[in-house]
Amino acid sequence: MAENKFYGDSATQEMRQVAEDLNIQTIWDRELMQEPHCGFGTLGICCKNCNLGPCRIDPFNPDGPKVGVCGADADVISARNLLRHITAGAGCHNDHGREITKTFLMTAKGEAQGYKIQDEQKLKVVAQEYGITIEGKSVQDIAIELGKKIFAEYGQQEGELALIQRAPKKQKELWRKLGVMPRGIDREIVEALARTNMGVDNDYRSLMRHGIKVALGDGWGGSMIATELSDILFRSPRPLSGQSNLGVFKEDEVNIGVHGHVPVLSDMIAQVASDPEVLAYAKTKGAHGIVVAGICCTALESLMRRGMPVAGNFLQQELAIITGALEMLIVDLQCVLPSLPTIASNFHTKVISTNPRAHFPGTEYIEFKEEKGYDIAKEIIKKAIDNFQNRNKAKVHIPKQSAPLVPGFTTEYVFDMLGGKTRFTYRPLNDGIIMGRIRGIAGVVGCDNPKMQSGESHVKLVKELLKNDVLVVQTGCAATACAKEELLTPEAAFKYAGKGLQEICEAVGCPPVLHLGPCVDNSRILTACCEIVKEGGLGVGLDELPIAGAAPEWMSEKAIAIGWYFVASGALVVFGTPYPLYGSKNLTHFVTKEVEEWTGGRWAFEPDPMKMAKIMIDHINAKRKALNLRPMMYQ
Ligand code: BF8
Repeated sequence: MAENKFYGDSATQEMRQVAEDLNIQTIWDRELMQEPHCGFGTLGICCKNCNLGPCRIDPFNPDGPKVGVCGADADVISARNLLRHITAGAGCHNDHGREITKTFLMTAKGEAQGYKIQDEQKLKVVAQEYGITIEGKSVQDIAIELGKKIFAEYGQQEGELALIQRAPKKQKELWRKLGVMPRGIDREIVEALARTNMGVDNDYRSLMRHGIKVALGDGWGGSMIATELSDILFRSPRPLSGQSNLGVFKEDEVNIGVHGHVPVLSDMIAQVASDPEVLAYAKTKGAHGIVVAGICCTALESLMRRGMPVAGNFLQQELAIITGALEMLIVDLQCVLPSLPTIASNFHTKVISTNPRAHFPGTEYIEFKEEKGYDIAKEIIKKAIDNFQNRNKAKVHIPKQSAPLVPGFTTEYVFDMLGGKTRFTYRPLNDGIIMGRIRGIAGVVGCDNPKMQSGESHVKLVKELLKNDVLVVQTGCAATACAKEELLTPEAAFKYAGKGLQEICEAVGCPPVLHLGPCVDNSRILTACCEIVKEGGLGVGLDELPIAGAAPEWMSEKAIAIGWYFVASGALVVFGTPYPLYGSKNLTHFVTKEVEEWTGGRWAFEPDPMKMAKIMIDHINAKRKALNLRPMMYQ
């Protein structure tokens, strides 16, 4: 294989060569076939919201149309499109949260087979935030009341969300004044769809104001609910050791991939795979054991709580099948490529779809129902075991690469980590920033994208941030990309971090890059920032903190929703490529400049990871200056 022929980690490069040799078309080939991508779409100025069109604004030709048939200009069209992107992304997270709520409520009622409430302490904290009195009530009763209240909050018509009350007073007052405090999660989503219908909201600022509202309902609503209830139901993560990359699959074992997002399925598959009866069954078929490894965010849910290995991030889902060693790939929803059944047709791999919202022609559909969760998971795993004997050994190519990592950090765990057994505090973290050992904190999150560097941008960006004493927190596929390069280990501090950050990591014994979980757990970044503000010494609002966020290789609408809830919460967010926007100068100006006057946060777009790092570091430095913090200790 020619060196650096492909972007990506070395296992990805190796497997892309295997795919090429086998003449199997992958996401990278399809991306090239789409080049150059549609110019109107890229700029966000095509509209197909009604049958007067489809219309497009033509910036390439001076005589071309500057308004659609209805009269909508580039500002209206691009803002409407953007609001719909935010809404679709938020819809995914919110629906995820709703699905967890359903399982949670069924578990509380004793109707979900194999599940139980694992974090009673957190249950009580969250219940009280929802105004539930806990004294004298059983865990089951509290959980039933909480589940019902959360369900009702999804459709709430007036008032404010319960968990957004965690935000600092400054933000809440700002959001109320701006009129962007979400009333109910679904409420804002429906209004977004209504506003973007032809002839409703025709003011780009007004459309964006509602976009902020929808996004806040995601970050401080649906995503936060998903995080909190998953912790209560599946246990709150604590640091543990994990492995990442395709090398986690084994030649002599049954290999099962779980792919998607909602841990209701993946957690049960992981649980059942260790059932002695199931393991004994695998042995009767000639396998030495069972490997359950994940892809995308569902992997990270089970990595954080069970130490389940992560086979790969978004771009590796096809490559996992191309190893020829996968008996089964079980999928639920989100980020699951429609190409998987076609890829699997070259091998013995069975692709099983399980969620009534997400059907994939060419897969076997086994609906996953909590009532029979354990039994269904067992049935699925037995099918995988039966498929072991169909594996064609000549087609097996498992790359060797598998890297260690320490995941499992949460807002709550930071208290323990820094405070030790006797104190419960964020003080050492705030002091580390105030004294200039840590410059600030950066969230590096999001997808990997064949248009960009297939995950490499994350690694370059994170290394540069560490060198400049920026503590990095990660979620999603960005975290997996960096895990594969061993950046999520305590040793990485000595290799890559500046002296100040190194000292902190050494004293605490933590990696310089903290894994907070899947994408819905970006909500942990919000709550951790609230704790930093509460601890004191770094201003009174989230917008004052020396923090920045980036999604260098984003691709999903979910990333747009996440980015917007951080901008709405006062952060700078940098994307590697812009969302469809540049066709409207006014909207571009709004998201990159004007919105800062509204929320304190803003957007920037920069594909080069080194330049991206500079934008983030400059922003962090400016925030430090505004807080009048002392210069960095070692520079
Ligand atoms: O929610 S980082 S490719 S897996 S969208 Fe998808 Fe992007 Fe990965 Fe999870 Ni998030």
